[in-house]
Amino acid sequence: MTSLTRTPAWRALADHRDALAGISIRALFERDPERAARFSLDAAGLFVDYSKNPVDADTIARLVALAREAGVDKHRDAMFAGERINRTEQRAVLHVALRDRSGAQRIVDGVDHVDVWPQVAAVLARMRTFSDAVRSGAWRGHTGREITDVVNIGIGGSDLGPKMVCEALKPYAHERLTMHFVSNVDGADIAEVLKRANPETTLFIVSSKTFTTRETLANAHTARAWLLASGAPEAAIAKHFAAVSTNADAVATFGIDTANMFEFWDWVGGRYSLWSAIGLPIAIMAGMDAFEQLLDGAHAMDRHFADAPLERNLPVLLAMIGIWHQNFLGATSQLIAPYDNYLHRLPAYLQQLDMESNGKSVTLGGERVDYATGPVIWGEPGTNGQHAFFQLLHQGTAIIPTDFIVCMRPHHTLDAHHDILVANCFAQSEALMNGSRSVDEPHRNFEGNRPTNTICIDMLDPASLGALIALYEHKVFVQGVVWQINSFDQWGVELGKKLAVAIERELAAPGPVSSHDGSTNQLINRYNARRRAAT
Ligand code: G6Q
Repeated sequence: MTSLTRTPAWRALADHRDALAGISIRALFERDPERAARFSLDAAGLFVDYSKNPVDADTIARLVALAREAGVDKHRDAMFAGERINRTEQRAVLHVALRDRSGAQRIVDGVDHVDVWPQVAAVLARMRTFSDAVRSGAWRGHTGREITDVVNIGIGGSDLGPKMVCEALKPYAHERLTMHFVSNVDGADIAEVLKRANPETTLFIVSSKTFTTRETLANAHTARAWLLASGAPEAAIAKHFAAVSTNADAVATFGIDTANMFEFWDWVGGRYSLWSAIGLPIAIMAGMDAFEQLLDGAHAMDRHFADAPLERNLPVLLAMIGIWHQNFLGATSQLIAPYDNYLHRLPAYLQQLDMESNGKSVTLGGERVDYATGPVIWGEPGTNGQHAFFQLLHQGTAIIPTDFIVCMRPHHTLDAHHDILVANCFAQSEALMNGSRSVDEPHRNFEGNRPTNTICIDMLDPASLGALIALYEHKVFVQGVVWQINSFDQWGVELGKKLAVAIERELAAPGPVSSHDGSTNQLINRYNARRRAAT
């Protein structure tokens, strides 16, 4: 395979970068009075203004040519068709099928040619029954009391998505129910939740695709022991534990009644799983109707991604502009700045989505890449970020492309607050682009020409949230295709897990440990000595 950097489309972009160098974004606005409208797009209820980037019509045409040359449309169609595009794990990637409630047939390619929709519909129906029962109070704890607290125990893809969505949809929350998310194996995480919870009215959802994850099982065992230590009989586990998993045997071995198990499938990747039964906490908190609206919003973005021409295709445009920054203009990170407090977990969620998907340095063909791949994703909600790290955006040496996300209408009635919030959001992208010259006082000089996108949501409801998440999912997908990497595996997390198992055994060792490098031996031995001294 020709190296990406030697393809005609890549070279055309490199030449174009040189031609465009020295022309500021502000100058591009002066050249084209229609620029704002020309470089904006509406899709699936979202409006995205990408005009404050150092691109002109020619840049976009060349970026789209690169996407086309990379086969983005072909790969996208293969994903929607259920082909096993996750080649290093031989799996289909069909999270889009989870939100296609039209019931269109989706076949996982392979020996079985199974239409997945009937299975998806059956699990959705069970989620509705269960979440309705918990919300209405029909589902009761072992002493007959209604559930008041729901604790999701899961990590990574089995935590970040449902947690982010539950935070984002708080205005839709059931009044009686408090949601908790325990992910960390640090005992402090679960201890803080259990300290305040009542065993009679707490429901645990153990969410784990594999049901073998060390952190999740440790937390689930602690939760079970806590319930039993309160005097509840073994039979109470069925009233207080549900599971979401692909592994029915392990769920049964743990002691959870498989009647309380919600299934999903190996063609749903962990970080793409909030649309599956992993979204059960969302359905319980906001109701199954809201969960289905979330699916519908994502499906609307899927349709846009599948059908719109690449030139007017939002995930494709955001992906290719990201590639422009990353590969041609030297950016290495991407800031996510939601000007909406309900979206405060979105940056953390997108960190996993993007960095676990595209943090790769070997192509699908097994060759080391000679170009940059996934950026570092980071962020905080506005306006908090302004009073912290925005200094670096305005006057630092690094160029940090930023996505601003803002809602036109808030869920509260504090209109004055919302005007201040929105004014700050718009002011930041304006300031980042235009800068402000100060010849006499260089410390007050703002160079400007900092690139931003602004994503406008009418109101943060389940459907628009679904569309927003799907937008980023597909953006990440497109970038992975262009970079010729597999966005759907995560081998990079395995090595540390394996070593931790070995070290865990050594933490019980009676004498000094010497099997590692000097630093690791020293740390283990220091810990062991201090632990022993403390007991
Ligand atoms: C996501 C990853 C990873 C995974 C967690 C939890 O894409 O695969 O974050 O979700 O390691 O795994 P389990 O759901 O199997 O416990």
